[in-house]
Amino acid sequence: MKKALITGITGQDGSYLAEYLVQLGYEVFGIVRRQSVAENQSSRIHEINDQVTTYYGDLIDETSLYKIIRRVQPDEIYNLAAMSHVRVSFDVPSFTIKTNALGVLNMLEAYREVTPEAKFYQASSSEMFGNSVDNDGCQRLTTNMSPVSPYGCSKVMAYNLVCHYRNAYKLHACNGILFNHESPRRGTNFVTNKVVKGAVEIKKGLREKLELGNLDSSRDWGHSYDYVRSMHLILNHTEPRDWTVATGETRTVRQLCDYVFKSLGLNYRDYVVQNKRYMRPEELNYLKGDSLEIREKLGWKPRYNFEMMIDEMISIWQDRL
Ligand code: NAP
Ligand code: F7E
Repeated sequence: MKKALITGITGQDGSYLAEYLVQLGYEVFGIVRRQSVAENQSSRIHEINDQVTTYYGDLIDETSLYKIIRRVQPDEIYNLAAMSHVRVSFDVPSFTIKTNALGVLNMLEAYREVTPEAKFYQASSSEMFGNSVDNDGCQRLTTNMSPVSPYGCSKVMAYNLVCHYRNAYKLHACNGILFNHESPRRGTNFVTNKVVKGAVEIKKGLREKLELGNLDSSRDWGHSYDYVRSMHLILNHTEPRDWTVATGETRTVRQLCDYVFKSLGLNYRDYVVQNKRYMRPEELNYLKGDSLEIREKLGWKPRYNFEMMIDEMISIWQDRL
């Protein structure tokens, strides 16, 4: 039985990945942070709580990482833990860099010291590209990285550390550069789930308006379930290397609002108002990923399209509220 260790197991991706690896027959371990509301610690993994083993740890506490890796002796390490909210990273830049960059260094050091024969996946992000776009309108592995947020900067450092450790110490360490991916488990302060939840609340008469920031930025949105499958494919390819994972379809936030409100029989223009509070000091305007390589070489293919994903989110919020 292969052993997988997931940091960030309580997050959106960590919870889907844990379920997927359990289904594949892995023994799954996870690192969780202590939270003052204990229920929040495992709210996304409560359905598989008895099938995974979790330990308290933190990416910025090196000793906890060494102890856990030594105890688990994992075959595969998925490093998904991060301060993952781009706008919030402007408010807490130091914490963001500590967790997302130094935290990755801590993970890499513990990994190379304790289980260098294991495989290591790093959750890299399309936010690293900033506003760089190739001539054909896409971003890919070779696209210049010029991040526009503390979050993006932290992820570029982590990305480079993973490449460096792979080359210097001959480790099976890989970056998956994933474009935006969403699900009903997405935090409700990310734009997709915020819009879906807000629109369903308006439809049910629970609120009157929805405040958003920039409606004109574009994102390449896929489903988290599809993207965690790519993580497993990436680590189990014979050659350790980096990949981009994306749907290749891009939409504006305005188009997202239009689709969600229309699905509920509403016109978003009657309800959505802009509030500067949700704007960013510097915005990433446009993302559209080229994922041809992972589709051709590893056979990855998303099962959800944009409409299926949003419909699933709407239906879950209609039940929840
Ligand atoms: P998420 O829902 O915010 O989950 C982040 C996880 O990291 C949570 O389990 C969180 O724990 C944990 N965490 C945060 N700081 C930590 C620390 N200092 N030590 C240990 N654990 C810590 O994010 P996600 O959407 O699942 O994303 C997973 C990873 O992929 C992240 O690295 C993110 O940056 C990256 N990524 C995401 C996307 C996307 O569109 N979703 C795209 C590209 C890359 P708590 O539950 O205690 O907060
Ligand atoms: O913003 C705009 C906002 O916060 C998307 C993370 O998973 O993907 C994610 O980062 C767009 C931006 O995601 C609101 O300005 C408008 O242009 O949902 P988001 P993100 O910043 O793209 C990358 C790939 C990651 O790696 C990150 O971890 O929507 N927007 N109004 C808004 N965004 C938010 N959050 N809230 C608004 O009210």
